[in-house]
Amino acid sequence: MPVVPATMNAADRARLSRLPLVLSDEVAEALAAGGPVVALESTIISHGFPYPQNLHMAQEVERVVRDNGAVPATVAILDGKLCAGLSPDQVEWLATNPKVPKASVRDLPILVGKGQSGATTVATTSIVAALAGIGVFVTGGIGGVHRGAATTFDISADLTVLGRESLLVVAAGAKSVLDLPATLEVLETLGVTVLGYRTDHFPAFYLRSSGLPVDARVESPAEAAKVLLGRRDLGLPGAVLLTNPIPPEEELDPVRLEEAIQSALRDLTQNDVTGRDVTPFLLKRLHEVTEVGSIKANLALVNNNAALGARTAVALTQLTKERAGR
Ligand code: PSU
Ligand code: MN
Repeated sequence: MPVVPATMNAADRARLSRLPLVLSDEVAEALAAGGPVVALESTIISHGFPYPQNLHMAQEVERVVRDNGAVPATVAILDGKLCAGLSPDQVEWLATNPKVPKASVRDLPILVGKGQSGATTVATTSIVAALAGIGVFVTGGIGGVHRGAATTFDISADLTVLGRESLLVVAAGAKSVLDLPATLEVLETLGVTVLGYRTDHFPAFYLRSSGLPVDARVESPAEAAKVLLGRRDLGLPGAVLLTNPIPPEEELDPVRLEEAIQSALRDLTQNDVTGRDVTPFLLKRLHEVTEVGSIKANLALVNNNAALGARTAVALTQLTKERAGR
């Protein structure tokens, strides 16, 4: 059952109670007890990493969330159901079926209406997490404004949804295949709060810094959780984006990385790749051009985000309980 706030009107309550939201027992129990839960996306499994590293990543990230005190809720659309918390078999199915489509916002009604399956992006994972009442979501990097968007209009629906759904999203910033200054401008327009975890700079995924400023720096998970609570107290919809730089020892060489990005972007144009295929194509080419380097870095930053996200979820539940006790 989705979380149905008591203050909601009858029509909205009826709509929510019809939603095909399926929580694993573990996730449902943790949420009912007000315990820490961390949502995880599945497009990163189906389209972000090659097999078998994708399966390894999906299992590892769940383990890191548990090791840091929270319950992992990997999100996917399975046979038209919005699932939060998958069985090991379901995770393996996603990792071994590259034909599972990447599901963005426009696709959700189709998958639900037709009873089909899809892997959730940052946008759709955020929607399902918010419906389930999960406050923290961990990913690798968010989608954003693509280079050349002034003519292609290619701006990820991740940004729109972050402007709308109330949750804290942990990410290593966004890849520099994107136009990062423009991405930050759109986040500002949408009113998304961008925090840096122990940094003043927006991280660029494989690099610790893009050189661009974040809105504020926080030093602890509790500080980040308080910003989300403050946002909710203000009645503002939308997300707090907690950016977490890749561990220093895993950072890639910036010059070789830019060469790889230029090469990937050239291939994109030459192959006439557009629409939903752009991001998976660029990720695949970067993995190929940098050989194993970028996959190893990608794994490291996802795990690093999972640890921070789990600790932030723990802090959020503690703060929420302290407030309720007052
Ligand atoms: N960035 C990454 N790895 C990813 C993605 C983005 O570094 O796997 C995935 C995420 O699921 C993100 C999606 O939500 O790509 C964005 O796709 P698009 O640009 O088509 O909105
Ligand atoms: Mn796009």
